[in-house]
Amino acid sequence: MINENLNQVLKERFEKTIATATNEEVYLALLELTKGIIKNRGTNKGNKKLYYISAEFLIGKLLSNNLINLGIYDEVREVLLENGKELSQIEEIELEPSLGNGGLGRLAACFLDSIATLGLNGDGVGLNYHYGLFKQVFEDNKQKAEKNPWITKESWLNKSDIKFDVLFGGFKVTSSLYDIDVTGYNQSCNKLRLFDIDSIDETIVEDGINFNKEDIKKNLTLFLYPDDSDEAGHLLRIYQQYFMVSNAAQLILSEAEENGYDLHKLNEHVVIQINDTHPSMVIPELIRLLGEKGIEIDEAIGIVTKTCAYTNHTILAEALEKWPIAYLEKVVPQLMPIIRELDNKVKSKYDDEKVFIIDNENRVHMAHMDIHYGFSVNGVAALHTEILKDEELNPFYKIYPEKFNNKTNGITFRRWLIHCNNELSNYISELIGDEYKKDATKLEDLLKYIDNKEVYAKLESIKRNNKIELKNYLKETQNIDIDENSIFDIQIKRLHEYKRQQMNVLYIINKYLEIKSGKLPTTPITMIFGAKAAPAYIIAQDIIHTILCLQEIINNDPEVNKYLRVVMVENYNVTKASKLIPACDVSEQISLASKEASGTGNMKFMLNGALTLGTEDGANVEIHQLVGDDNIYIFGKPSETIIEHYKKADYVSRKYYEKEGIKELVDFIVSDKMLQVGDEVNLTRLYNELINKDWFMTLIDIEDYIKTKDRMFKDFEDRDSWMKKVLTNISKAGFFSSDRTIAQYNEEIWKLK
Ligand code: 26V
Repeated sequence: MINENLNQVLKERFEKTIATATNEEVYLALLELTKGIIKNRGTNKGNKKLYYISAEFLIGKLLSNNLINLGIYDEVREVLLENGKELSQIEEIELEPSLGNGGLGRLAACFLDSIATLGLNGDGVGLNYHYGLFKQVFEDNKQKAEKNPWITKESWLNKSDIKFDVLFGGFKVTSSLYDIDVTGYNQSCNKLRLFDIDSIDETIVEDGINFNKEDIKKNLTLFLYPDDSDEAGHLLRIYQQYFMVSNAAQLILSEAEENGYDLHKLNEHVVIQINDTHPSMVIPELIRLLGEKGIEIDEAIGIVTKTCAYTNHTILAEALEKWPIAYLEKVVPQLMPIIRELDNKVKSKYDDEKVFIIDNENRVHMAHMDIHYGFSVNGVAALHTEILKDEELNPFYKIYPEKFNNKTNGITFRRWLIHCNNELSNYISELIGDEYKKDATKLEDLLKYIDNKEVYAKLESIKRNNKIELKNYLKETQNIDIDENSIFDIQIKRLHEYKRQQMNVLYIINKYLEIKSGKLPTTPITMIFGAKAAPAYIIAQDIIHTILCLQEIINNDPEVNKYLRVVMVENYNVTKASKLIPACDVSEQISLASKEASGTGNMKFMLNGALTLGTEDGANVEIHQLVGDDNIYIFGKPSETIIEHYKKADYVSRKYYEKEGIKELVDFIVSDKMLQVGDEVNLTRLYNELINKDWFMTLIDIEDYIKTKDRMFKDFEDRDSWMKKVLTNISKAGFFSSDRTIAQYNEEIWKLK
């Protein structure tokens, strides 16, 4: 069937067959064919609809994902193979949509997959950034940011004829709506709805990612998270956010009216999930629009409060958005009277300044608005939610204990197992059947093989194949050589000091110095990083520079490179994650305890048979509980201790720096060796930061980290015992399916169906 249909499309469009067509032509034909199949699937329906509003949707390439969800992946692959084509090569043609930054965006994408898979009536709503998040290239051992175009003439985007006017202070724009179909696994479909404006001018982007930030009609949807280190950048972010939510609110009301719903009972038909604070202005905007429809403000506030739910994804104070009133007055003057009214109501009821929406510096706290005027507040892992309740949002928890709930994150196994590690997925099916694809907890059935050496051997061979594939990929793309017989130790995530890539750097320095002094590791080690740093985040740039310098020194030193290599993967994204994760042995989850809300990479690694080296932070805590002490490597100070240090402000990094064995590691950053290949300004800045400030306490855990990692590498040599741990991790990963997470959101928050 696929064979005939594909050949037919190729004949009509290019006068070719699968065998004679180019990879690009086959891709375009598959795109057309798949979009047609999706259309026939129909959409999920219901009397109540979820709108998941998010500034990011890190969806990744869609071809294979859709083929899997439509149940035709194997067939397509075979048909292509019979005609001398590799699906993996065809996939390379598709450009990865660059619509997200990190965990929050990838989570939104996993959620869309699970919402569709569970047959729930729910769409994602966001923006169609033309250049998305910047593309990272390395030059002179430094990160350079470039634009990241991904929209091609033919793509998964479908332009709809829906348009809305969005009013800003002083001018108006008209939106266009693009839809991307979201396939559910063996299910009907939903949509990801991305708003854009037709007047965008891609040519205003000059060298790198610079552009005139004030020309809103030309730049509004060019970039995700444009640099906000100046006022124009700040304002542009507010323009983007309001554009997103005003469109969302208009779409929601128009769909509700189309369905003949009574707007006084909007909350019975609509639920809005506010993904972090970027979409928070949907609250006053919806109140405003209900007002225009003749609903009194107090009633409108009541309706909206019963419709909106807020997810918090970070406890970092600097990431909690607070917009100056002056900015909001300029961009969205029509919202300010409503925001003031919302704040007045809070102030008339509560004395505690910490719960005010507008603070005494005239800034609007977006999260505070969400909590007062939403019905649900959730954290994204058990520990994170407890910290929100006990610390960060405690004054709110005292007022509204019933609003607070936890929804531990999850990942879609369609992408993060069936697609990225098809060999493992097929082997699991061989062992326990296919049921785990619908009910991930069934992975526990693997435990009956817990002492089976044959299973260990097969798992090892799958891992080895994945390592060889990664090795070839890195050779091809970055001309870097690595050894598949080494331990692959991987840390891939946004670059941030709290995630402590710099602690991993100190470990590498330690290992390098050991090797130089003749203390050789029994098994060679490959340390792999992937991370983008926000262009305005200076220390993060310095950390990337340090890693790239170490890569140059270590990989070119014949005395050392037999035992240790360092790889910084360029432009880390979803596509690269899919190649890295299946090849990993050691999963680095080493954030400063209390700071990583959840993490989701930790779950992907575990599912793909890597063992976690981590702190008791975020979802690591829950992984630890599930697999038990013997199957995870936990180190570092617990969150209580860290929170105490912050409260007392008594952490002094220099005290740790002076300790024997630590000083030489930190000093190496500014050693002659490093200065020969690196930039003195960057290296010195990082060095000074570590010894004088170290806000995220790298040095508090470094000794324990080195000890634990060395123990882990030693344990790697006992292959049977290691494989037993691997099998335990895979068996226990079912809890982290986003199908479970979404079922919980639905039962406890959305109440669809
Ligand atoms: C971060 C940044 C950094 C670059 C500049 C713009 C910008 C804007 C917002 C944010 C907040 C990011 C919040 C976030 O991604 N949180 C992550 O959410 C994941 C999903 O819940 C979770 O697993 C991670 O632990 C958490 O860091």
